[in-house]
Amino acid sequence: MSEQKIITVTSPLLPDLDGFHDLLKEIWNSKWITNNGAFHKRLESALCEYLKVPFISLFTNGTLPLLTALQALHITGEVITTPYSFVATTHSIWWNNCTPVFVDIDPATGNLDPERIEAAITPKTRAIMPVHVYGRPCDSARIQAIADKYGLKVVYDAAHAFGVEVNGESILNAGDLTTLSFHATKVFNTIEGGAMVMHDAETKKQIDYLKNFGFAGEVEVVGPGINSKMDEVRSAYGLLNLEQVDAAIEARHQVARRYREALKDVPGIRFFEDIPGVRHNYSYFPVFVDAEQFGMTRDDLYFKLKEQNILGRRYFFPLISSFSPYRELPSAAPENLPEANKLSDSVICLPMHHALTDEDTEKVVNVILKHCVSAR
Ligand code: T4K
Repeated sequence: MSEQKIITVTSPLLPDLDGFHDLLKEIWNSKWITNNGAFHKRLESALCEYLKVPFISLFTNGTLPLLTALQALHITGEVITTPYSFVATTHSIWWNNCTPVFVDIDPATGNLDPERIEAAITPKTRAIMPVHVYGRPCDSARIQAIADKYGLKVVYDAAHAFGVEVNGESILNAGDLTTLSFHATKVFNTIEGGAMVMHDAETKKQIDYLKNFGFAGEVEVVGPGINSKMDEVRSAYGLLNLEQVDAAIEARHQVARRYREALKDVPGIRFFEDIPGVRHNYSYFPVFVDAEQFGMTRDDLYFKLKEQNILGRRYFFPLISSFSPYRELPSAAPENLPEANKLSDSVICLPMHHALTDEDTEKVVNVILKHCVSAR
């Protein structure tokens, strides 16, 4: 009997191996394998154009640009952030010796609720770190208005938001600095990788120093930098992947369309719709399970899917605020974060990637339909 196919939550977009081999030959011939080489420069300029951003700096992953952004802006004290994200968001605040202050989310978007930010501001607040969770745009205009009123910096974690635009404008240009992740599990990947987007050449210069130990030239160190440069091999891989990312996003769009069509009338299953004027990247397809209406808890459904080799993921459960480094913070109290807790307790991210077939999505949907209360 043939083994049952495993359907994972995501699958990496891989460049054509022969094309990659050609670029590897170029790298081998040049003998320049890291430290701002030719492919690093080419990928930075290709990404500026693709993402419609003025300046970008490549990093080795999506966590180090978060850490570096707070360093570059000399943030101390308290940083307002969302508990509904991947733990790297809050860790970057902690690694900067700052205190994360969790603010609840808007359940309609999953993002930091701008309505609740002002109440969390204290004399120690220096910055806001929102996340465009699942690539869905934050209300940047309102967040910026609050930041301007209180003199706060804004660093966006856009790890999920590659290529997302609102009315033709990149959302990566909001705030003071924005970071991206190019991890294998993301819409656009360089295996491991990430980037920071900034508004001006001087900031890019400073960030480029910081990601190279703080070196400005051979003999001057301008700050306590770190080493987080992307190497030539991954830059070349990224250049090839960039050529196919539009097709991958369109394939994801079709998967989302199929899920929405099949799940639209299932009681107790909620999902996000596209927002008019937004170019979505379909990085995740979260569904939120209302146990009473659906007739089964989120976890039971998650394990039913698993039994059928469908490996959805509960992104983002548990909430960051409930992890041991953070749970004692006053802002981490569940009473302070009712909406984030509700979302976290009900979410399953269904498999979502460019290579899912109609048969795969049908299989996922059929498990959900089979267990829905009206089917029993
Ligand atoms: N901010 C936010 C909001 C983030 O979501 C993240 C990362 C970051 C910052 C930090 O960025 P990075 O420093 O990671 O660049 C994954 C990723 O490791 C992480 O990048 C991501 N967010 C997070 C949401 O998810 P895991 O532990 O769930 O991944 P893993 O290894 O279980 O993989 C999930 C599935 O993907 C596998 O079941 C199969 C598939 N997969 C995965 C890998 C690595 C493959 O098919 N091939 C692969 O090579 O964390």
